[in-house]
Amino acid sequence: MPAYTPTPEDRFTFGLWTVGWQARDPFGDATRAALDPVESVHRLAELGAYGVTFHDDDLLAVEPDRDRAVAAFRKALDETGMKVPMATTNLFTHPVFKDGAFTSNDRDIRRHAIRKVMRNLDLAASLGATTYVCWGGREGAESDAAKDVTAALERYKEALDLLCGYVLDKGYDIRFAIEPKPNEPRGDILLPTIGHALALIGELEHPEMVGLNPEVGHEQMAGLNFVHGIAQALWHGKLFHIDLNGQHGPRYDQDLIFGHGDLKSAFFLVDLLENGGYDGPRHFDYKPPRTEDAQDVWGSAAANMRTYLILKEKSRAFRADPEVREALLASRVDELAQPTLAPGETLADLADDDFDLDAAAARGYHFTRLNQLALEHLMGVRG
Ligand code: GLT
Ligand code: MN
Ligand code: MN
Repeated sequence: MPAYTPTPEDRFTFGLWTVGWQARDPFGDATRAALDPVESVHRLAELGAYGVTFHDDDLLAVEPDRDRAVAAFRKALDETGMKVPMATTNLFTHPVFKDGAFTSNDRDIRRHAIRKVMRNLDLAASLGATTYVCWGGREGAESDAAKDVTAALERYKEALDLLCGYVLDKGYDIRFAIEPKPNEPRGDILLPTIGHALALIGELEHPEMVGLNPEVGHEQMAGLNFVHGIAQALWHGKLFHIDLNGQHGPRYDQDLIFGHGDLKSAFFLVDLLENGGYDGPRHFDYKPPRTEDAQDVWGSAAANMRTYLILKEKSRAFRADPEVREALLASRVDELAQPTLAPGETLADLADDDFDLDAAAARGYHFTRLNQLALEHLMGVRG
């Protein structure tokens, strides 16, 4: 049996804000002490992670002086060999962002938000990050009277265009990744799904510099199929980064450990990521449950990686199983890859088709067998 031991080659990364979450929620105080980012870097390295990601403010968890905090963080990275493939900006905690950042009704606040991102872009570039995430959790409204959505989308575009221009001017090797979310903390958040964000990207000045950072739970909160969303993001060449976690259907954002929500979807997600051409980091954006103590946090971090590796092995065994191969053929899954018109054919060739309508309508697809085989692999009774 494989050991399921993560190594840096697996490219597992964690936000500092994940293991560092003190478990403060709308109903209760923190249950854990603040965690020094230096400790997080060392602990995650020991567990086999490849790197960490951070918001500007995460670095200040125990050291309020920015220069000293950055120096300590850099030292921890050097000592461990941990990488920083992605960074992001906290545009949601401070009360100034209560009506949003890039799309706040208050113009001064919009200007402050762009400055805050630029400042952290400089740090991100100096740490080697190549992806910069924009999660607009406060960009939205609770009342349709309160937000001119057309104007808000113009301002969203303006901010992203300005920031792309800044990156180009500075010569940084950085691309932006928008993280959609339907609601929470705002009643309704702008760019609520992968599809909405993809559509906005098409309107930008530098669409090639902007892609997506979809999160498992955020699409599932909206009742959407995350695997389908990721497949479409890949098809558009826009899966720049990914936030892996767990969620039990439409409800508040649970940020569970990867696989601790919809396990079947997690299996098909890993199968897609491993076979669908995604080569970025496998980034976990989860919250160690509020019930867990300081030591349990590291067990929860390890669980994300172990679950991913187990599902990767399950996917390999599923694809290698002769019965699965036969079932895939019987279900004609491969036939969908064939263009509907053959090379050289035109629409006129559709006219003299000797199509047997009744026979085609009668043919079954045998998808149940395929689905059952996937479940049996997942449940560990095959392979
Ligand atoms: C925040 C949010 C996450 C985002 C982070 C990036 S911040 O924790 O809940 O989904 O990925 O800004
Ligand atoms: Mn989330
Ligand atoms: Mn996220």
